[in-house]
Amino acid sequence: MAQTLTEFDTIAAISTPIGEGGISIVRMSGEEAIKIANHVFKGADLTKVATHTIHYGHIIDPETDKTIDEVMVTVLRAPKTFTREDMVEINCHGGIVVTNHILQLLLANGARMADPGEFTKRAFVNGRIDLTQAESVMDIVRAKTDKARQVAVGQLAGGLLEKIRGMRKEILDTLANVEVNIDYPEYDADQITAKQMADTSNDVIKKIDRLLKTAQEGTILRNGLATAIVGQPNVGKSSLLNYLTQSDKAIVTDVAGTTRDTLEEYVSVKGVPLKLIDTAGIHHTEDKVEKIGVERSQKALKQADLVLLLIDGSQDLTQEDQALIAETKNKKRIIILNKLDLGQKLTIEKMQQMTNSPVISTSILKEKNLDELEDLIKKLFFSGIENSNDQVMVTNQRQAGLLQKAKKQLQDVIKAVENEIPVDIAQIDFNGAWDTLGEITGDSAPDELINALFSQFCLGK
Ligand SMILES: Nc1nc2c(ncn2[C@@H]2O[C@H](COP(=O)(O)OP(=O)(O)OP(=O)(O)O)[C@@H](O)[C@H]2O)c(=O)[nH]1
Ligand SMILES: [Mg+2]
Repeated sequence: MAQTLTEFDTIAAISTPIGEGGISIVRMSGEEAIKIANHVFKGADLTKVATHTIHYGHIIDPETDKTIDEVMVTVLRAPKTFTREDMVEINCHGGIVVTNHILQLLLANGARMADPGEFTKRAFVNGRIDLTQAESVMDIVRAKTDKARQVAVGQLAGGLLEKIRGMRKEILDTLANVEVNIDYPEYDADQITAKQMADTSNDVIKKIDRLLKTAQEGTILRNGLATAIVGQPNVGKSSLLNYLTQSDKAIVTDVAGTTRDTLEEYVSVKGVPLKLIDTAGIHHTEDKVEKIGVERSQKALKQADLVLLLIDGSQDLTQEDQALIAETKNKKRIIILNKLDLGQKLTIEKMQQMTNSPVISTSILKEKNLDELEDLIKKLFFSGIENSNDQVMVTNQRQAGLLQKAKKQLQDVIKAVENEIPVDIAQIDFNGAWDTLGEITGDSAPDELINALFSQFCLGK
């Protein structure tokens, strides 16, 4: 990948969400950015001001001389900017009309509307960040919980990049040795080379495995652990969703069959990001609408990573409860015996024996044992995750897929060496692994891939 500064036209976009807000920011990047801004700005001469300074003034329409807005303009000169190009940020008063008007003025005076992700793409093309960092910009924007954001920020700082480049260097050093070995024919060069390649392959595979282990947690951090709240009608499912989200998003009534459709909410429970799904009570019904709701509940149940199975603990276990217990037996689940305040017919011990799963008694209405429930969710989540403090994580399918591919190539190297296949043939896969790892960071990524990636970004990033 060429790391030289490329010349580009000047792009502009609104970088804050469209809508009513305190301030909006219109951003420009490119050679002409400062000149164009200066043309529509009344205040200091922006072409003369020092870099990384902010200036008070007004945006005026040079055609009509009309004042559009009172603004603060930040001037950032290359190369110490996000894109490594000259950049200007116009802080104007929020509101769609004014913000759009300013953008239109910039476009009329020589800037081009930026494509989605184009600012970040320039940062990448100009060598300011690598692909894992570019992806993390998108992750930060989309992060649904604090922890997810932390991981993305860590990645933006280059954590994953460093690990991948380290592995690539190991491979490259070994390849360099291959050349040296060939220069000393008094040794059995092939044998030495083969051993070195196999050793390095083994070592790098171990490192890849460690990263791949983080991929599952990374994906959950990005998307939230899909958690379905299921049970018979009226057991308190929607009440639980409302409690965990501290809201009244779901309708709660004493009418069985209140919830007709699934409802999703993101929430962080003791630091664990959950995508909570409230479902319609699963039971046999002839009602047309309810039937569809029950089908959707079944679908949510199938796709869930975690099931919160609610049972009315003040009543005897119904056949339908038992059917749900059987249906969820292969899922990670917590059995919640709710309505503890109405007395308890089902005991925790008995249920534990019967279900072989963690069981807890609660009263959602009286907010009893709900903190303990949250602890249980957290415990269940972190069991099975070895190193949850590690900030370096693989957070998307693209990265994980390429790591798998590199691992396979290195395994093939080891196999070839074991089978005493000629070294130059084993070396093909060894080189291949080096390339594959480079695709993760963008050091050796094809253009189509890069374009496809950046097009997923939102406008103004
Ligand atoms: N006594 C008591 N009532 C509760 C408790 N939790 C929920 N309820 C009540 O039970 C009724 C049903 O609660 P919902 O949260 O709507 O139950 P649901 O499982 O979502 O019901 P559907 O949507 O109809 O399937 C409401 O009147 C709640 O106030 C509890 O712990 N104790
Ligand atoms: Mg409900």
